[in-house]
Formats: sequence, C-alpha cells, structure tokens
Amino acid sequence: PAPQRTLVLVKPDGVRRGHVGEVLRRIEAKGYTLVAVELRHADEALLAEHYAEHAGKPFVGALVDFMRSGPVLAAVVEGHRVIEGFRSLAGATDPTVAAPGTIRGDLARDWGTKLIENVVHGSDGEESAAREIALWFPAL
Ligand code: DAT
Ligand code: MG
Repeated sequence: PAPQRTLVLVKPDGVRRGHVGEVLRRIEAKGYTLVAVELRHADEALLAEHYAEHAGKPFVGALVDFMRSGPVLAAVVEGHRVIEGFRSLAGATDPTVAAPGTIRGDLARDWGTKLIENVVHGSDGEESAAREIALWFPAL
C-alpha cells in the first residue's frame, strides 16, 4: 500500500522550550520518514486556513495569536498509518491528562491559561492531511 503522509507542527511553545530535536527523534525512532522540514514564522492568513475547522470557536483567536508568537517547525512525515500513528505519539490534546510516554504527556506544560499549549500538531485524517500539506508545502 502507498505510504500515508501527515503534517506535523512543533508549535511555538515546543520550539521555545527546545523540544524540536526530541519530537523529530521520536518520529524517526518510530520508523517514520521525514519528507520535508522547515522552520518558519507563520502569518495570520496561513494559520486562519490551517485552523479553518475551528473558525468561530471561542479559543481560535488566542490559538492563532499563540501560533504567531514564535517560529514553528513544520514537517511532512511519511509512513504506514502515520496519521493515526503520530496522533498516538502526540497523546491527548489536554497536557494534564495526556498519557506519560506521549509527546504531550512528557513535554507539554499546563500553564492554567485558557488556551491549551501542547507542543505539537498532527493532522487528524486523510482529508485534513492533504489540505494541510498543500497549505504548508505547496511545492510538494
Ligand atoms: P488537537 O490538536 O489535539 O487535534 P484540536 O484540533 O481539537 O486538538 O484543537 C486544536 C488546538 O486548539 C489544540 O491543540 C489546542 C487548542 N484547543 C483545543 N480545544 C481547546 C479548548 N477547549 N480551549 C483552549 N484551547 C483549545
Ligand atoms: Mg486538530
């Protein structure tokens, strides 16, 4: 079967706190392949598109502001069932309950703020993966 691709982001909290290497290490240790990696400062238009599914939700403004607060590491990662597999590596959205052993469980801090900062993003399905990869890496 053709390998699947997903979009992974190390969010500004992860970059600021020096977790880029650790996130990439876990992806490679699992046996997934890095297809593209780029450190960049995302603008508002890109992030509004990226989080289009959350448009209108109460946290989306704060989420976009947070995602613009510093550089992010964007990566396209390939492997069998990598969409589901990376979400499993990432762990639950809420860092307080994300299982130990997961990226969020081990590395994300709960700051007690209204916005959840949780170190990584991973596409949640084939359709969003295709959309997000085209958005972040139009040349691929
Ligand atoms: P995930 O990143 O696990 O796919 P999501 O797509 O539901 O989660 O939400 C995108 C991000 O928005 C999430 O990583 C953290 C933030 N977020 C989600 N729900 C939130 C909430 N109720 N309050 C604050 N931030 C939230
Ligand atoms: Mg999501």
